[in-house]
Amino acid sequence: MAQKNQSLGEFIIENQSEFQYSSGELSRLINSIRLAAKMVNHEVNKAGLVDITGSAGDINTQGEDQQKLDVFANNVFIQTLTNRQIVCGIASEENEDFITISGSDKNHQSKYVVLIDPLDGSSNIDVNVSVGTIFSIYRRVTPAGQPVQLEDFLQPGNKQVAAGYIVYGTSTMLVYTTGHGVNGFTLNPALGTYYLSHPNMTYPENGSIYSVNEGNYIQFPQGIKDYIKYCQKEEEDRPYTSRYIGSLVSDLHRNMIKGGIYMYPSTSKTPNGKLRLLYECNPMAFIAEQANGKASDGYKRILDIKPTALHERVPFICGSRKMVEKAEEFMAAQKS
Ligand code: P6P
Repeated sequence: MAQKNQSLGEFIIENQSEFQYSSGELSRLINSIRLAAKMVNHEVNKAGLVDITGSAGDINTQGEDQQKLDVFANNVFIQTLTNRQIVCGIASEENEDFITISGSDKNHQSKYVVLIDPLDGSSNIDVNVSVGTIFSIYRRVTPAGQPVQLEDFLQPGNKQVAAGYIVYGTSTMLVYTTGHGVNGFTLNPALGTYYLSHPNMTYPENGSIYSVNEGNYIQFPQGIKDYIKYCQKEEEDRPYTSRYIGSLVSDLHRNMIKGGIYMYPSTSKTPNGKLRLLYECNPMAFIAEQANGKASDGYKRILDIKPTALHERVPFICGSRKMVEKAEEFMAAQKS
């Protein structure tokens, strides 16, 4: 049972037996993410003071302008996970291909693969708006003892063994699940320790916040347009409030606490939406469902989608169950 103010380390040890494969490796994996997050947090918090903001001058696999903190965060997470000899492979938003990790005796015996968006919302860095890290963990499906394969990464989200995010905001929080609910830990920067501050996080069943980039309204599917007009209509418990930070982790974190819905639908420019299935939508969908919320592409459960490529995109609707169901109703009404 989660006790307030328990440290993350104590929580991991106390709950290790809950995890069906509790060999301690997953605990060590979460611990390595905890360390990497502290290192990234240190740089994010002083971004304005040192020459680490602004563009790194490169373009990442998404064709996006790679920010220096993106590069730093990516290197920190990859190095930390590699040094701890816990994973056999890593896939990152910042890398075209997955990274094979053979282990100290080069025998590829580690059981887990990690997929990560090392610094999501990085376009907000230079304007001091919160950003986040998102991670997703699977057991490999190919036999240990050989290099990890692409199929180890292209698993449906319902096979995740753990998922989480770090939000570098007014405080730094690590929120994760191993399939037994969602718990949030706040970093005490003076001590460098995370403490359980949000035990058993749960989406309110309904909410009154909708998060979407309405600048794309004209390009949205008719069902999304109809749902947005429903949110704005003066009747019953509406109009809802519109809140959109432009940082997925921050928008979803706020909506999980207060109730709400986040949408990044398909548009005429991005027919599969903008968000990536493997290291953004799947981990956030796993967390949402573990917190009694819901996540779909407008028609089907995100976690049931069979991936076909590392960086594939998918339309994403995530949040309070009743709000997502209402949006799906409007989408279904336009499908027939
Ligand atoms: P837009 C950040 O780039 C991101 O991936 C998410 O964090 C955020 O919700 C979304 O894209 C913002 O995209 O097109 O509204 O600026």
